[in-house]
Amino acid sequence: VVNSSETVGKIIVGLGSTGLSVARYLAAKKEKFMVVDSRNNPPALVDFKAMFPDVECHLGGFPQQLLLQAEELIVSPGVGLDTKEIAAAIDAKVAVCGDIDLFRRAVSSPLIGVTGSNGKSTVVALLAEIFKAAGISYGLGGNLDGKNFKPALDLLQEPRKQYYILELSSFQLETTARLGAEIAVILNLSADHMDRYESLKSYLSAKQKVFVGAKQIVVNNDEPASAAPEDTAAVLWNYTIGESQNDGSANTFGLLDQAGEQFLAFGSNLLMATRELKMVGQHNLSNVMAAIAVATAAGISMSQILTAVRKFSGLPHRCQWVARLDGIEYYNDSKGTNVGATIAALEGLSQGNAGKVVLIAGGVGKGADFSELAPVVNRCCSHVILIGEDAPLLASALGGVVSPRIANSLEQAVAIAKDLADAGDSILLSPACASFDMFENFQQRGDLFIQAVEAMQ
Ligand code: UMA
Ligand code: ADP
Repeated sequence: VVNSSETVGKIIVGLGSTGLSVARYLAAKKEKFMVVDSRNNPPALVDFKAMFPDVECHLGGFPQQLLLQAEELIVSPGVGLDTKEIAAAIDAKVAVCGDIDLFRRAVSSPLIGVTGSNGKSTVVALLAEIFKAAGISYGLGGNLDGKNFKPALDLLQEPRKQYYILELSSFQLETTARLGAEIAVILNLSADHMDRYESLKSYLSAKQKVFVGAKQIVVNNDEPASAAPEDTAAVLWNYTIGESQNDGSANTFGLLDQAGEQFLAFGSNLLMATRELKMVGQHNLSNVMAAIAVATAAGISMSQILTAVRKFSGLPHRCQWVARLDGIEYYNDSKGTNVGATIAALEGLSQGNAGKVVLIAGGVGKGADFSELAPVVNRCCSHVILIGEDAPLLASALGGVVSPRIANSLEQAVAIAKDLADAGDSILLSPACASFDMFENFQQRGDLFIQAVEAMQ
């Protein structure tokens, strides 16, 4: 316990990639801070100790007394604000923020905030390609994972950029008081993280914070949850992939048919034929439309936008085509970590070819209700193979429509799928679950799937 006459300074809660980025940022500003983490051996500890050997670090729990004395708590996304010790500090009027708040306070360049249950990484990656094509310097960071991406604050280690494109999770938005985005969008909403939120409504409320202080808002007309607040003064842009929803009005992106061909359109102007797109599935049509709308709101010319859109083939682990073996197509959708994502992948692959998908699913369900999967599996799948911790939950949700097999490993699941599939079928890994019961992350799960498929060649 610190003597009450000493100042504790800021306290970073959580020592993962976010906590480390906050430490670097505060150290560069010469601010006083310390770190707490409920884990004994948090992932960034070794790097942290190497960089900040003298900074106080409390592990294995959140020391309540210390939190109450903090000048401000900077809470990592993985720690809910309803965590007992954090909630007590909030009650005692200790200021609380997150890394995105600090980022917002530090940058004056316009910022694009992209949230939603699914499609965020795809949309921000496509936006980055569009900004590149337009010659506008940008920083890309936030929730998205992978070796080329970084927590938002680490973007400030680089020369300042003309624009910042942030993928934002509901967890990050919870701690963001005022994002003040130039352009904000909620792509869609389907249940996820139900182990952290008490209802879909509270999950949506966190996401809606993306709109606070936004100058322009992009609305997905196919998703009521993406609507802008009623009293907003922001400029609105709309998009839809709904059948004949495009009424040709200005500011609306949609689909139009001409001479038997489907086009992306802006109002009544045809932009490009959808068959020119390299990504599969209706959900990716929606993602492309979102990116085009955001880029238009950012003032980028349509020809530059379409140049990037034509080239973009999507990110790995998202409905990624892997191989064709003995007439069977293999797809890796390891990033399908919730029910909505797996439904999108199944529907995307089943267009014109229903009932021919062999699905490999399972892992950590995060409190999800899997019953919504049943009708889609019934329509799209011939067989289902389950892996992981929540395989029994999935099996009981799907038992009425298929007879799921349980596999002990991903390799075994692939082997069973191969035996069950016929030429003309697709084998799809789309777990509807997080990966951390059996794998380090979704990338490792997807890479092991690809290896298992390649081993059969
Ligand atoms: N944790 C503890 N005790 C602590 C702190 C964290 O047990 O004191 C646990 C959390 O419950 C969580 C894990 O540690 O299970 C990681 O939490 P964290 O806040 O340390 O996470 P970071 O390493 O900082 O990574 C976070 C995002 N992770 C989460 O929100 C869980 C990363 O998104 C993001 O890339 C990174 O910040 C940089 O912005 C990953 C993710 O899974 C991709 N996001 C979820 C998703 O996309 O569904 C929201
Ligand atoms: P996020 O960053 O939000 O997790 P990704 O772009 O990484 O989104 O895609 C995650 C998964 O969600 C993909 O594997 C795909 O199956 C599914 N998906 C992508 N876009 C959409 C969408 N617009 N609607 C529903 N599902 C989607």
